[in-house]
Amino acid sequence: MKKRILIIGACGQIGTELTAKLREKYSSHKVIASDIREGEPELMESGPFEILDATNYSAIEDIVIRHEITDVYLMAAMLSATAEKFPMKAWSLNMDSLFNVLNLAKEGKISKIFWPSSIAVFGPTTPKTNTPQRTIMEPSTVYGISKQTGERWCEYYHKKYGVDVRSVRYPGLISYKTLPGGGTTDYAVDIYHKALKHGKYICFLNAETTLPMMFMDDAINATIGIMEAPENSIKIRSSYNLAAISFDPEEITQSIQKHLPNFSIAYEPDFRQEIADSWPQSIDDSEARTDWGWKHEFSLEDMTQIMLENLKANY
Ligand code: AKB
Repeated sequence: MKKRILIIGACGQIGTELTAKLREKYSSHKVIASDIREGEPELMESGPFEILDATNYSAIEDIVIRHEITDVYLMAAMLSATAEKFPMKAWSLNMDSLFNVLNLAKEGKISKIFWPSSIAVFGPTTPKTNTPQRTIMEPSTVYGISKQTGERWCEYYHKKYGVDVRSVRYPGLISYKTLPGGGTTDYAVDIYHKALKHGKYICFLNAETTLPMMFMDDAINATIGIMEAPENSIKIRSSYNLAAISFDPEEITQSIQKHLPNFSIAYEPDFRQEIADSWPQSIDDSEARTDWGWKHEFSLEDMTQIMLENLKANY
């Protein structure tokens, strides 16, 4: 069967870069971008686009049939900080959208799904360092509960109905092309913008908050990598641990100061501190490395250089 891809949530932080990469890899007309609203001109002009509400089953089904979609990347979600403010809305967006694509696959209308999970599936009782693939998971956020539940359903649909669903637990993702929205790890993107714009940054997490993070190019490689891996190499159908780098606000500040020596940071932790404190500091992703050959490329220093280089024109 010829591959035709639908990206749901294509205008978000991950979706934008994923769409560009998939369009570069396959012909543009075979990669359909969709979102609840239009995105950047570059994305809109690079291939087909559909307005789509991820919670509307028949709207997704209509696009799947019209464009003869085989693979769906479901990137629409409400992230951790916003989900704490709108718990019911977060629950219905994060869960309904997942059931919609799982059921399309169950009915044989699509053949493969990528669905992102997150380090938010872990909670305050999870071992904090080198967090194993299988461990205590008692998420204490709305977002984390939705992701953990989603993982259980993915595994269930695979076991019961043979649905080919693949997933990774993203850490905090850092990119210069599109801003993140509503996450707890967003500070690690904002800090680069503020460093260039104002030379100082007020951080909503405290100096010692170490979190697992990753440069977007690595995340996109992981996403496409797991989707292209042979079916029998995917041994985990809930979601794979995925890791690259870990740092705290002090360490990213020092990395920025190597390029901008006058840059300074101050700390005013808010409600997001409690969310960050419930998450691991580092992740053991050895199963992803063994099963389907995942490896990361970018260090904190590489990332800082690329971020500052690419953002400086904006300020
Ligand atoms: C968030 O901060 O909510 C996300 C995540 C870690 O899933 N970036």
